[in-house]
Amino acid sequence: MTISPKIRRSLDKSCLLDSVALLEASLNGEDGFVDILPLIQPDDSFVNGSFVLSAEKLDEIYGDTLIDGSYTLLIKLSYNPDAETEIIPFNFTIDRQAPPSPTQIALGDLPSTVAYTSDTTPTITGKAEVTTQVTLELGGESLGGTLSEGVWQVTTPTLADGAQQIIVRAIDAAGNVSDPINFEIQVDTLAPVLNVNSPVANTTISAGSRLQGQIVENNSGLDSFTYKFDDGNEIPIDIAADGTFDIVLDLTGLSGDRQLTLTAQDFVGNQTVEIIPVTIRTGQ
Ligand SMILES: [Ca+2]
Ligand SMILES: [Ca+2]
Repeated sequence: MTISPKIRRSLDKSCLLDSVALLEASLNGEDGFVDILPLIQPDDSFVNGSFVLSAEKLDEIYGDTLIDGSYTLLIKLSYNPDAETEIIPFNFTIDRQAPPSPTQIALGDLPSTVAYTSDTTPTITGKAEVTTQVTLELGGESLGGTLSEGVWQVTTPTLADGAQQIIVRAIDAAGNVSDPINFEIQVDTLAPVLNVNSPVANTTISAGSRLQGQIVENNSGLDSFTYKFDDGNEIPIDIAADGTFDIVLDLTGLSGDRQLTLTAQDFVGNQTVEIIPVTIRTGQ
């Protein structure tokens, strides 16, 4: 039994309230019993009863302030009419110390204070004191929890796209709660959105023709943006701060009907591909 610290104990049903002649408690072995009979409260039936030993009462029984640690509480019980007496031991631990906050919180293999994922039910991992309950919370709602074995992992329910501020805590068996840790996840299921103004599909282009348009990426950011003709080399496309691009196409060595392929990919692997058939005219 681990307490924080307060002991509640119901008397056994066979022990009728009227028949309890003596109820004592000790935290100092069999020589230190203190009367707790007045603490018995009858239940609704007024047949059985229970008692609560508050922190103050435990200190009184102990004769000093109880520090954190393990104790054995002896309850001495005597019944009418035959004065049968028994001593019942209860082992308990007092723990007023909050556990350390969980550490090394990460998304998959990417330890970071900000983590990106295309997975809407990501698995979050970390470390925490052994046997503490690790809880995850988002906007006041629980995302689940697990018992730490030193390391822990929790797979969340479905998360929406965008920044999600997840609060992670560790709670020990006595209910002491660690300081919260804020772990931000960026959920990104959206591929970059691409608008090409030029060249238009099925038109003829020639030396000096430009590739123009705009690209918009949500959440995780643009990892790569390239163009190529057929199976040729991928050439990076420079973009302005507002996502617009306007470059001269490299047509070196190309002629005739070709497929111009633009590929944009964000940091979590969402990809947009646009294929534009063109005819390349060479010479004057
Ligand atoms: Ca503790
Ligand atoms: Ca994205």
